[in-house]
Amino acid sequence: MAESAAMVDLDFKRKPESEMTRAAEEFLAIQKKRRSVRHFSDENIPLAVIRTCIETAAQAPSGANKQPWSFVLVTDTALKKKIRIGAEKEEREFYESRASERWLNDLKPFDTNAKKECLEQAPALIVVFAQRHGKNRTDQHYYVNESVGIASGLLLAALHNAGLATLTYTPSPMKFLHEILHRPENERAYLLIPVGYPIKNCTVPAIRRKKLEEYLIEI
Ligand code: IYR
Repeated sequence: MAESAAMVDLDFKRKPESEMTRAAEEFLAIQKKRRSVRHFSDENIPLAVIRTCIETAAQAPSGANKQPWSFVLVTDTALKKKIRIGAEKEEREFYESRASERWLNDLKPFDTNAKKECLEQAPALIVVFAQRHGKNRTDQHYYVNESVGIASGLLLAALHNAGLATLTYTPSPMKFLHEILHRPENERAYLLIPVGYPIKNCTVPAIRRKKLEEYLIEI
């Protein structure tokens, strides 16, 4: 039989409505300015800030509170180069044969190609790993994709809020990251996030975000 749960008081303070509105709108205004950046300055960034943001990410809810994530913070130049080489190998395959015509067409507005300079330019790479199960195979993990997705979203929001630019990069397949970073058998690479400052006069694709009415259904 499962033991009964130990409970503690919730630390929750109600805000007046005006304060709620202000906080919600302020956060929206901040996140509206987040853009995926592909051109990074090689300037160093405060790593303590990144660690704080990773700790923020790890506050995400997760299936049965298993916290099925690991974050590898890579700043070593040689390792970043190795990761770039591994990624570009997969990307050449992708752009030359794996991707469908339709997919390549959908990517046109983003001006991407198999060259991934940003993996060396950016002062830091965060590789998010999902743990399929615990260290021991019998330690089951639940809703791993959902949990790690939520943590990754928090991480991106936290880094942006702290004044750092990021790219959500998902080379496919990502097995090379598992090998280069010597991760254990229970982990698989989930997302690669270059972090840094944008280069001077950085440009980003002219895209539009859907309007609230296009994705909110109120019943
Ligand atoms: N991984 C490739 C292709 C790519 C795919 C999607 I979906 C994007 O939104 C952007 C790029 C690359 O990074 O070039």
